[in-house]
Amino acid sequence: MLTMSLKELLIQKAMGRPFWRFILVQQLMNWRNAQSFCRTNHMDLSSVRKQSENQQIQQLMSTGGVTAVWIGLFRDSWEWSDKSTSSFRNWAPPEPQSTENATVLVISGSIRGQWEDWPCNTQFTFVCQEGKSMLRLVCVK
Ligand SMILES: [Ca+2]
Repeated sequence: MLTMSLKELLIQKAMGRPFWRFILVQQLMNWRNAQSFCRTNHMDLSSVRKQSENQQIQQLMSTGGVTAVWIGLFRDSWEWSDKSTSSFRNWAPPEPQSTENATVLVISGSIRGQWEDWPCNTQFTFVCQEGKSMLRLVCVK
């Protein structure tokens, strides 16, 4: 799960670089089950905090031959699964729509990394993240 050594993690932290790793899971699940899987096996469903992270996920999808993945954004009012507060959004107009409540990042047809909202009981592959919370866990020990 955590492939970098503590030393490498500490070096990354010291250099002030954000440390987030995205993991593509090639299993079809609804959003809630995808969230549970990510929380058990990694850290959480992915947050997408900026365009460069959106592009990292697109790259994972291209490599994996996948055209749509759940990410962590869902609503009551829109919020991220990991409670991060990023306001970055990348909707493909006319999304988001009224009654759909979880977010898929799409690379298909004319949509190149934009987001669509879908009912959360739909089945998609998904992208988990590992990152700063795990770093803190490691450093406490
Ligand atoms: Ca929609």
